[in-house]
Parts: sequence; C-alpha cells; structure tokens
Amino acid sequence: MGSLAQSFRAHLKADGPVIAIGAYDALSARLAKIHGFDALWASSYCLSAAYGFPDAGLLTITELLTISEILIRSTELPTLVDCDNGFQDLFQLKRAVQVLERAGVAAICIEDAAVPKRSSLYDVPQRRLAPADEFALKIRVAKEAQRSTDFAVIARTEAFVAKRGAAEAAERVARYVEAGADLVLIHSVSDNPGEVFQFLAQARLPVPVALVPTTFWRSSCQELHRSGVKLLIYANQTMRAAVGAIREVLRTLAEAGKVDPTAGNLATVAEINDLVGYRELVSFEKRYALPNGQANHPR
Ligand code: SPV
Ligand code: MG
Repeated sequence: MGSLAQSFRAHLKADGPVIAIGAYDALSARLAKIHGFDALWASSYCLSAAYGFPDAGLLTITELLTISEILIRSTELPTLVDCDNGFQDLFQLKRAVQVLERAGVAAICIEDAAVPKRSSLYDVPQRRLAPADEFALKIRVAKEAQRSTDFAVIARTEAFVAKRGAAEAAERVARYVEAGADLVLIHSVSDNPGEVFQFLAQARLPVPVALVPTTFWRSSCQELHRSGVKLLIYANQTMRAAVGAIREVLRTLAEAGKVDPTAGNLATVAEINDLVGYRELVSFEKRYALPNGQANHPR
C-alpha cells in the first residue's frame, strides 16, 4: 500500500475536485470518511477551538502531532495539516515537517501572514503580510526538510485577505512556486470573491490551486472546480454543525427537563459505537473466547 501522501497526489492528478474536510477529532474525521470525502484538513481554527483557544498560533507542534495522529489512525485519509504561518523560527518549521511527515501527514499548509498569527476570520483592522522573500524561504525550508518526494507543501497567500490586490497575489504566488510549493491556496474571507475568480481566470498557475469556501459558500464544489480550483477545503463546517447541534439539545434539556432521542438530530448510541469500532472489540473477544464461549478476561 502506498503512503497517504502518494494517495493525495493521486487525487490531485485525477479528474474533478479534491475535497478536504475540516476535522478536529476522530468522530468528525470518521464521518468525513464515511461520506466519501477525499482528505482531512487539520484546521488551526478548529483545533485551537477544541483546546479552548482562539486561532492565534497557540498550539504546540506536539499538540498538532497528537491530533494529526488521531485523524490519520482513525481514517487512513490523506491529512493536510494547517501550520499557520509556519512558526516563528525556520528550525522550528523544519522540525514540524519532520515529525508530521513521520506521522504520515500528506501535506502541510503555511500562510504568508505576518507573525503574530491571527485567524483570517477575525476582524483585524490592518493585516500585515510577511515579506515575500522571507516567506519563500519558509517554503524552501519545508521542502528541504521533507524526506519523501510525495509529501506536499501548500503555500497560502493572504494577499486578498490583507486587501493587497491581484498583482501582489500573483507576484507572491510566483515566488512561492519558484521556492518549491506544490500547491497554492488563494485565501479569501469575502462573501463575494469576484477578484479571486478573476485572478484565477487570468493567472496560469503551474501548480494546483486550493480555496477555502467558508464565506463564499454559494458556489458549489463543481462551480469552483470549473473556475480552476483543484482542492476545496471545507475548514470549519463540521465543528460549527456540532456546536449548533449541542446548543440545541442542551437548550431543549434546560427547557423541557428531558431529552427525547427521537427528536432533533441526535445520533443513536449504536451509531457512536460504530464510529469508534465497537464491532472490532466484539469480534476480537469472540476470536479469543474461552472454549465455553465466554470472553477471556485474564486476571
Ligand atoms: C483554518 O481552518 O484554520 C484555516 C482556514 O486556516 S480559515 O480559518 O478560514 O482561515
Ligand atoms: Mg488556520
């Protein structure tokens, strides 16, 4: 069996869009797999939120590694890890690539926003970008740190988020591709990213393009793919769906004093059991049962 990085590359070569789903635990990851999606996005926004932090570069490499291992182990799906602005120090970035690649991560994404990291979804008045040459160096360091040629580095530009316009976006992306980026992510948090589509129509990019359609959700995957986008990252919808559903059930419990499992969108207990592999535990016990058929639980 090939590596997950190879399988991500094969998806990129196939026809049609590649869809990565933001996953922040084993359950969200498994659901993404069951619904047939191609890849997982270990979103800094969602992972920080799962730890109770704002998306501000607060997670350590070890925390990123732990959740990446959980996502990979529970799905065997290519996992793309959001490494924010690629840390503050180039040597830290090198170490992150080494440990994440060893854990089976298929790709990392780093963005050209200036340190300190502040989520692109936050209302920050004056966004600053890292100088293009400094960021290109980060891409080079990441590429030189990887061991297999299949591991991919996604260079994300925040040029549109920082309102720098298409010319700067084009210049930056060209530098990053030259530095070795395998894909470019053109980020936008506008609800009408006409300028991004115009950019895609004009730019002839030599590497696949990724978008995160959180705010411009009206365009379908197929439409976005027709506009020249290969990788679509649905970064945070799973977590927002979960929070919305939890809020509803707890509101009902607080009001009615009970939870009707047949009302609302409550998953059944059996469904959760399936998601965590309970059947495997049962068949394991059968296989190692005592001659009288009872489960063998050595004391
Ligand atoms: C993330 O999911 O953490 C991302 C995408 O980086 S966004 O939050 O839209 O910037
Ligand atoms: Mg992020």
